[in-house]
This record gives sequence, structure tokens and C-alpha cells, in this order.
Amino acid sequence: MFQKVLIANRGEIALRVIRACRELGVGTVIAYSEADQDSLPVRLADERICIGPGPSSKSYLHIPNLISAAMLTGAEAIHPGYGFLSENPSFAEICADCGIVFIGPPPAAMVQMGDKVQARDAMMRGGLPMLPGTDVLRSVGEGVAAAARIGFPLMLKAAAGGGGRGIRLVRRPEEFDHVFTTAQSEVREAFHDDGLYVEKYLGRAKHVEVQVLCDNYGNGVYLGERNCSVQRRHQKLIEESPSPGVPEALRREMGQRGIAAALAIGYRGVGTLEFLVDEDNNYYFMEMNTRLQVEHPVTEWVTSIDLVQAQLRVAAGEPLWFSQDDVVLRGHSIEFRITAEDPSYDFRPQTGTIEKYLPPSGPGTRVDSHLFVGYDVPPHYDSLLSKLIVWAPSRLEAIARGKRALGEYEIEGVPTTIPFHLKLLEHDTFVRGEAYTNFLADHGEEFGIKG
Ligand code: MV4
Repeated sequence: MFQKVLIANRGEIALRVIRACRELGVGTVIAYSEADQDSLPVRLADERICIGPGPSSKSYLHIPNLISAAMLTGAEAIHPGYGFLSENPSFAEICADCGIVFIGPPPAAMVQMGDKVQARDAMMRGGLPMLPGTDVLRSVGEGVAAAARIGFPLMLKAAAGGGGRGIRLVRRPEEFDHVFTTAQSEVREAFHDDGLYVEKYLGRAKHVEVQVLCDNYGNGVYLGERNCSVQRRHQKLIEESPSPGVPEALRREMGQRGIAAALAIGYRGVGTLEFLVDEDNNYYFMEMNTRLQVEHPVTEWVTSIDLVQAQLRVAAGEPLWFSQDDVVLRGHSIEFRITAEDPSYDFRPQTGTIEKYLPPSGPGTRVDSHLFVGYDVPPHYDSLLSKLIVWAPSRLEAIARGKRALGEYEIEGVPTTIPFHLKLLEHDTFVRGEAYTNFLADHGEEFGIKG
């Protein structure tokens, strides 16, 4: 096991990694930007090192400073968290070249899964079902011909994208040209690669993602699934495990075929395969995330596995210490993402100073947050303030517990999404477990969301 790990991230996930390291007796160095110098991870880590000014490009995304930070502090490994450089293959390569262990998958797997067209091809070869789709499209002409083959409605997606950037739903042929050209310029801007691809649109589906864990010796397990269907502008708001409406046989099949496909591409560490599941329980691979995800706590709670410690142990070369038969899912867990966005103002992100902070506690209640009274929410980064995660023996008890815990949660100084979550837990479509991918498109008005 490592003596010292550098955490190349901030906020709640930096705290999460510090805690996992501490429990394993691993020393921690937090890399922080000037905007985060008074943050909780800086206070809790064993050591700290400034890696630059507030803007991410000058700090958390600035590879030379992160490598230097690891070398100057003698960290043998870097944990990238999620976002920032967590899926950047060049960073992983440079770490290896500098003799620093990157806690994550091999760069080749990141490259292959980072190209969403290559990912589809590889996973199709790995035996996973796919929606009808195309190769990479680089001109409107190619796009129009592909769209005619696939048929409408269709989803237009960025080959180099992921997580929803550059995604467009195109319902009718007459919209296609314009949508393709605007998506292409947005994608060129965001990813310096204007490749797009088309998939047949699957409406009223469940977004079900399978958690996998693979070691360096060809062993792999799946750790249940998560339902992440309630998303606003492709940002997940709430996640739960197990997924409503996924019977045990489907869970087993998606898990077994998912882990086989992950092992077939030489995957190592934790990873997530995202699927769409239709009303007849047919499932289709969408993309694979080669990082720890924001919503990992719901899987941790139903499996009793610490996924961050698992990352550290696999990266340190440990063979998997349990088998698939040892993975038993128990109870139901829901995560509420609490962000500094104002649901009454179309979720506009806000900054401010935390004037009052009282997190919930009690049975089956977990809060992963870096907030404290006096904390200034910086403008440079995403708006995640906290994750409230609850566990209970059944889904309905988890919903009741979520309502109770959200009701206790006092955060003053910035608007938050707490009111949105309280309203969602009262909505009978959600309570019935029938909130599909179209839920917010159909019911957004009731939550003050405009389209
Ligand atoms: C889709 C889809 C339906 N058909 N692709 C991909 C990225 C993720 N953020 C959303 N993704 C989707 N891809 C095809 N071919 C539905 C989703 C989707 C979704 C789409 C719009 C609004 C909310 C959504 C929630 C989950 C999944």
C-alpha cells in the first residue's frame, strides 16, 4: 500500500479520498488552488501544496503543477477524483512516465472509452447490445445520410464528448441540418474535435448504470446498478440503488455481460457502464465512465464496499479480495445532489458565503460535504455543495428517510436544490419508481423548470 497519495481535486470528493486514505493508514497531500486555501480538505489533509490560482486551467487542470506537487511532496500516487483530469489519458501517461501511480484505469482504456464511437465498437465486440447508431460524422452531408438510415427521432452526440455535452435530440428531418451544424461548432469549441455520431432515440427509458471493479490480474466483479434517470440538462440530480423496475435476472445479465466487456478491454479499477433500459427491459450500452462517479455512495451503502479504498488497493497491486458470490445487495439507497443552484430561478448557479450550516444526521443518513459556516462558495468550479445519501431496508422507507433528512438540512447564504428534492419525493410518478428519462421534460413545469 502507498505511503502517501496526492489528491488532485477539491470539495467533497477530496474529503472523501482523504477519509479513505486515512482509514488505510495512507498519508495525504491535498493539491489546492488559491481559491480553496481555506477549504476543509486543506484543513484535514496531512500535507497541503498550492498548485495555482482559482481558475481550473491554471490549477486543477494544470498538469505540470500537479506532477511537480507530487514530486515535491514525495507522493507515490495521485488520486484524480472525478471531473478535472480524472479521465485525461495524457495525464495518466505523464504520471507513469514520472514514476507516479495514477489511481485509475490504463490510459489505453481511457482513450478507447473516451471516444464514444470507439467505445460502442469495442463494447459491441465485447457482446453488449447497442442502439442503432453510426460511425463518426464530420459533415452535414454525412450526417443527413446517416440520419436517413437511422430514422427519427434520433440523438446527435459528440464522439469526444460524454456526460451530455454536445447532445441534441432531433425529432424531425427538417431540423437536422441546423442542429448538426450548431452542435458541431459547440463540440469543436468544447473538445477540439468536431466528430459527432447519431443514435436511434429511445424515449421513456430508464438510465441504468452498472458499477464494475477490476483488478490488475483479470479478475472483475459487478457491484449492482444505479438508476440516474432524473437529469436536468444532462446533469444528474438524484441517483438510487437498486434501480426501480430492474428485476434480479436483468441485474445479473447486465452485470455479467458488463464485467465481461470491461475485462475484454483490459479495464482496471472502478468503472461504470451506462445503459438505457426500455419498457420491455431490453438494455442498450451508451457509454463507459472510466472514473469514480459522484454517485458512488449509493453503491457503497447497498454493497458495504468502500469504492475509494478499493481503488487504492487495486492501484497498489492487490488482487481482488472477494468474489462475485460475496457481493450481496442489501436495502435501498438514494443520493440527493445539493447544489448552489436556485430551483425557483431556473437552477441558476449562485455563489455566496455559508451563513448557517446544520447537516442532518441519525439512522441511515450520510452527508458528503465540504461546507462549514463562513465558507465562501467559489465561482470557478461546479456548484456541488453536498451529497445527502440515505439508506433504508426498502425504497419507500428510504424515501421517507430522505424527506426527514432533507427537512433537517439547514444551509443559508446560497440557494440550494433542497426544495426541489423535497418536491420530487412527493411526486407520485417518482414514488412509484416510474420517473424515466422523460420525467423532467414532462413534469419540469411543476418544479419551476423551463424545458
Ligand atoms: C440517450 C437517451 C435516449 N436515446 N441516447 C446520454 C447522456 C446522459 N446525460 C443522457 N443520455 C441519454 N442518451 C439515446 N440514443 C436518453 C438519455 C438520457 C436523457 C436524455 C434527456 C433527458 C434526460 C435524460 C436522462 C437520462 C438519460
